[in-house]
Amino acid sequence: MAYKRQIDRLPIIPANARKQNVVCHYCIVGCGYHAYSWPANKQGGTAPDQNAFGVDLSEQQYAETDAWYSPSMYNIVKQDGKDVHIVIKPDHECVVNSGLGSVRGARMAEMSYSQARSTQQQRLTDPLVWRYGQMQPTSWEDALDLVARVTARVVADKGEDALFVSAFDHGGAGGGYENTWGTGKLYFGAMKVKNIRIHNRPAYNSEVHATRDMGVGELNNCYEDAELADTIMVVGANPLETQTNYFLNHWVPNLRGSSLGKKDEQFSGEPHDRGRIVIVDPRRTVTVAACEAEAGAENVLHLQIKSGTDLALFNALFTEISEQGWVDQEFIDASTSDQEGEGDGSDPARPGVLTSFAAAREGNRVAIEEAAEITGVSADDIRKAAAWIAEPKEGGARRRTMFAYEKGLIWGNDNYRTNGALVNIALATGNVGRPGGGVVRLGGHQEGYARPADGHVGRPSAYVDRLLIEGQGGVHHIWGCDHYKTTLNAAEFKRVYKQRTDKVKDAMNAVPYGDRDAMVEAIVAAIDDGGLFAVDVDIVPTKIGEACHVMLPAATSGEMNLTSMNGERRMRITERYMDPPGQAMPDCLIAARIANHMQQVFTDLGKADIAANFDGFEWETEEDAFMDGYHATAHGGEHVTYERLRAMGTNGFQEPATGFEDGKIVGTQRLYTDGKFGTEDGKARFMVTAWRGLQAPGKTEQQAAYPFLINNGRANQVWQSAYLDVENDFVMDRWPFPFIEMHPDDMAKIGVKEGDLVEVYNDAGATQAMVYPTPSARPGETFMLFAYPTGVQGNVVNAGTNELHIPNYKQTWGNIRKIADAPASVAHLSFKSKEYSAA
Ligand code: MGD
Ligand code: F3S
Repeated sequence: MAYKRQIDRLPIIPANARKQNVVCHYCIVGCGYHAYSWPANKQGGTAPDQNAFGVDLSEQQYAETDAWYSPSMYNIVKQDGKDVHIVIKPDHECVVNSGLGSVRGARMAEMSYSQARSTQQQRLTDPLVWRYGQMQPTSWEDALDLVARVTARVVADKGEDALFVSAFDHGGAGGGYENTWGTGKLYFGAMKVKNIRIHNRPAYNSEVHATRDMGVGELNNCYEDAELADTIMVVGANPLETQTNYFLNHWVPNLRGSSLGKKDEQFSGEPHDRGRIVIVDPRRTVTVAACEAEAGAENVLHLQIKSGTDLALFNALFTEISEQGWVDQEFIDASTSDQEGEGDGSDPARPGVLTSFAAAREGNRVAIEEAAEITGVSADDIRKAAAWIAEPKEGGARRRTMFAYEKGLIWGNDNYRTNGALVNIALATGNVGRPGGGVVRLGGHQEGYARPADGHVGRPSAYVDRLLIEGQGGVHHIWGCDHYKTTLNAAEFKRVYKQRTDKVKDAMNAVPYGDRDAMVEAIVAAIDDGGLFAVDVDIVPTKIGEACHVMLPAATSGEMNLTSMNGERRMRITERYMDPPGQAMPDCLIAARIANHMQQVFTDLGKADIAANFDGFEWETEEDAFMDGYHATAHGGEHVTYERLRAMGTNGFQEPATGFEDGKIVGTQRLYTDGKFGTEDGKARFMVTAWRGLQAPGKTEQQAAYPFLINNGRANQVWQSAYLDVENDFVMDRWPFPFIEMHPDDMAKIGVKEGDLVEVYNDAGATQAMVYPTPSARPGETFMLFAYPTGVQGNVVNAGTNELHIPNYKQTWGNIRKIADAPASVAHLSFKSKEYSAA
């Protein structure tokens, strides 16, 4: 990972280096790291008392030593205005990762803003405004005055529904409890904004409404459960590449049999074996290959379903498990409701019927042969999966099965019912709230959700992208997201968005920037004529930012103190270890400054009553936002402060906090251990989840019209839309264009070779990709890297969503044609198989 860094020698971390807590700010796993920093003109020595490791570095170190770091973990950054060396290295004592880094997290240092070492020079340093036909730097005062005046005017004239918002709702970078509270208090407290959407979907909704409606919060177990399970069932996820260290540090030990001791210790008297795994994915992923290598192929069951048919499979498994009598009747009687549900599941706010076990069993009954026909999985394999999930162990002990899912389900066909159908199986087999169990989403980012009540948004909430395309809304505030790369129906969205924002740019070009009154009038007139005024708050210049009129520079994790929780609700603080670039500041403080300016403008407009709504934003630091939000409003938040979190280190505590004892925050390892669930009566609900084919509008027709499935998702090296990676040679040299995995027979059919550029096109739009030969792919089924700047997969995803406006990326079909032979930027690439090898 020293790729093109031109670092030939790394300084030794001195014994007195500053050491701070860091949680990797990329994925949900939230691996623990430490940041070591010390003055640029100093370094440690090889003697044990001269270096931070306390060992004799003049001697050969043992293979597993912690006393090292790689060039990618090193940089020179500013701290209080002075250059310091920084090393951000994984923490061996963190129970999440036990010292493992990932190809993303182990590059946190090299992905930091450094003037000395020229990394991430793309970062926004100053507020930018559209002035004289281009974006120009300005002061916070000037930029916020413009934002507040236009926003307040539009709200005053047209109401709050004319203010559209796109905002992160997570933790890690771009989010965290401080920042979601900042934006939440602004848009849901001071205002009641309804036309708001979340960073990765076109509406303000949960991606997992169904499990919540059933009373089962989606992050209900702990990472240790993956070590304790007899069987792991994973649906629509590729955790080796997307939850890397959760997979490596907690799943692999179970698959290898090295967590057997732990199982014996925790469940004496039960027979134990190494863990088995059932993987539901239409694609043979590297996770499948890795599981086969680690567990032996006989312990891995890959149910390679036809795209979008999970629901039929789950209903068949539920039927089979019930008919075999492998259910946990005691749990069902004690912890689930026997009330039969009402309705037929056609209510768009709740497109499945919440009900009793008996009614769900009846409503979801499907013959295995019928499910085999729909899913393409053999009847024998469905039976085998049911047995691996639920057949009692020798002596009658209940099988412990953990269910995990992510975007293949969440962004797949019929999200609500499919989610419900999987939770049905977990409830029927008593695998919630117990060690070795859980029915959990694997997650994407860490979470940091703290907001005032959001009931006014409604359910289903507005399909914001559609409203924008239809010409609604006058002002758009965007926080840490880039729809140009990461939305569905992206081609149409970009076409209309550009037209609407160009209208405002043209109007702004016609008046002197310094004449603020004339400028606001010109902008408002353009809005009245269908234009849109757009404000982008981000850490880097985004693609959607090119359409915006104001860009506000935000600080990211490590440049501010930031709290978040991971996929087992483990909350930690990442301490501020470097300065933000230029004038950049934490999002929560940007939100507060917008609120302060809005208050002033409404006061000037003579609207004192509205101005009063913007009280309570007198925050000086991110800690003020944390205390106002998480500490004061979160469940258990009163036990949590920055000081206490610092003391809890990279292991933190698992939410919710229940107390503070002996200098430690007391947390909750698993949810629902008392058998009481998140419904009014504490009883979980089953759901009737009848199969209804491809549910989202336009998908069936698309499938019939085009020859290739354009399956899509993530790759190990790339973080999200590559917003930082675009300035990193290690990633961009590997993937100058998004790859599209294709079977060699398909390549021959359309006459393309490895590395050739192809156009992917259908009724929704067109995009481009680079061919990656993949013999393990099924003919007719491709897989394209998602959200990439040099070929946006969302261009070919149609506008169809489920009733609650969850996008359906995964079920996309299109045609593929050659554009060009492999360009020069591709010539150096390796196209070797990505299959994992244990050797
Ligand atoms: P994806 O690659 O989007 O990732 O994590 P994952 O959900 O694991 O999709 C997973 C799988 O869904 C793919 O292998 C795909 O073949 C499968 N799939 C497609 N269609 C279907 C279907 O019909 N049924 C089933 N069962 N499966 C299907 C996403 C997660 O990753 C998220 S949400 C985020 S925000 C993070 N992003 C991220 C990243 O950008 N890069 C890396 N390296 N890791 C990441 N981790 C997180
Ligand atoms: Fe970072 Fe760990 Fe994920 S290193 S990217 S949190 S697997």
